[in-house]
Amino acid sequence: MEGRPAVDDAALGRAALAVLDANWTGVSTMPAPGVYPHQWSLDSAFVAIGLARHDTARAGQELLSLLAGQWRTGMVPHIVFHHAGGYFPGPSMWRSAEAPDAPGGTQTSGLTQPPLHAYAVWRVWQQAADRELAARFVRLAWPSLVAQQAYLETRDVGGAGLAAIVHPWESGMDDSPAWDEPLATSEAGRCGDGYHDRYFRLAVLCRDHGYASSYYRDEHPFAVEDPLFNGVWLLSCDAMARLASEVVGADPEPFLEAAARIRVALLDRLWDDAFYARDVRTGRLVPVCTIGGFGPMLDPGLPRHVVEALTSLLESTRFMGATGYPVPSCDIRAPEFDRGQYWRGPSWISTNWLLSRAAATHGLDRLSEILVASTLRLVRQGGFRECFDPFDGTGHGCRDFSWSAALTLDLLGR
Ligand code: 2M8
Repeated sequence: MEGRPAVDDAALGRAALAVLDANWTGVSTMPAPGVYPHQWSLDSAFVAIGLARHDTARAGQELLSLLAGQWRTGMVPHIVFHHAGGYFPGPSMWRSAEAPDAPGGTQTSGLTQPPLHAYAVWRVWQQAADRELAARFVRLAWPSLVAQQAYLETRDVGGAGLAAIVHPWESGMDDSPAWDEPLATSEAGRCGDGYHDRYFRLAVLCRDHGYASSYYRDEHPFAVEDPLFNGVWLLSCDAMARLASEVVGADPEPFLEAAARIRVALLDRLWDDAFYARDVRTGRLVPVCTIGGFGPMLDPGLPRHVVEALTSLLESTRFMGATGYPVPSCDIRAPEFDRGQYWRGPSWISTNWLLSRAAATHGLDRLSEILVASTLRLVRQGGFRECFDPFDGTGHGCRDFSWSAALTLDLLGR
């Protein structure tokens, strides 16, 4: 695909499916074989969404193989290792086998990632041609999804109804400037180190305390309420309610109540003139606008005036209005903005896709169409890269990156 832009939609779709086939191991899809040769939680959710219309069985298998790595606490780990090598930090750092709650026989990381999985299951259900197959898949996944919901409740470190991330890797937006201040004020983030030293030390702290929610609540130095993580959680609560009543025959009410609680908490805790991450340890909102601040737009019940304020910020010269290849992952006027550094400036297919969904949810059809068209332009011109320069569209990071290919498939089907 790289350097050979597909000219029409059909060719682009075929190229996207070819990437997913090449990255498929027979069990799950690697985000990118050279750099990420295992299974990542958020990536698998995006892959399943992309495959939903094309291959119900494989979309289902993708999610079920991830859920097989679920811990007894209900935590869905951010990485499921299918072999020992090829990525640092690997199984020998995480030592999941020694953690009392980890699943036997599967090596995983000890952190989680944005809980998009119930929503991905819902999308597979919605789009499957074979209704029987899809219903069987939903019933298989359901108990794990319920357990995941219960686990997220244990992450309410701040006691206000939001889940806190305990490591930047849990956000899916690793190097976002939203974590600079919480890292700087915590022991784990002593100055003078590079990001990855800090991240490693923080992961070791989690491990050495058994990845226990009680430790996270009472002692762990990094606890942040992230608007994207919680916006995704809310989206999945809505999906749980739909799956409960349409497929499983369970009571949707607890999930609707959870969604309502998260909605209120997002507005009470993270909204000022925009949504910001809150450092639970200091109680401060982290004063930098990033792409994560648009996460609550995924909520269909977000009040209209908040949707309008977010839309005008998104369309302003701080985000979409300033760059030829939106949406930059950080406010371009922020001192932390860096057009070339992961999650500190580049545009990502994943966040563009989430925003296009959010816009469609609120009936912002023009905005949604612009996001879809500009995202397809990125991959047509640059290939299925991991991320892109927001000004000139140059691709960065991995080539043939699975979630870029998968979400392209979904966008082509809109
Ligand atoms: C990036 O995160 C990993 C750590 O989990 C890394 O930087 O090594 C992020 O972009 C994350 O969102 C993604 O899930 C992962 C694999 O694509 O890569």
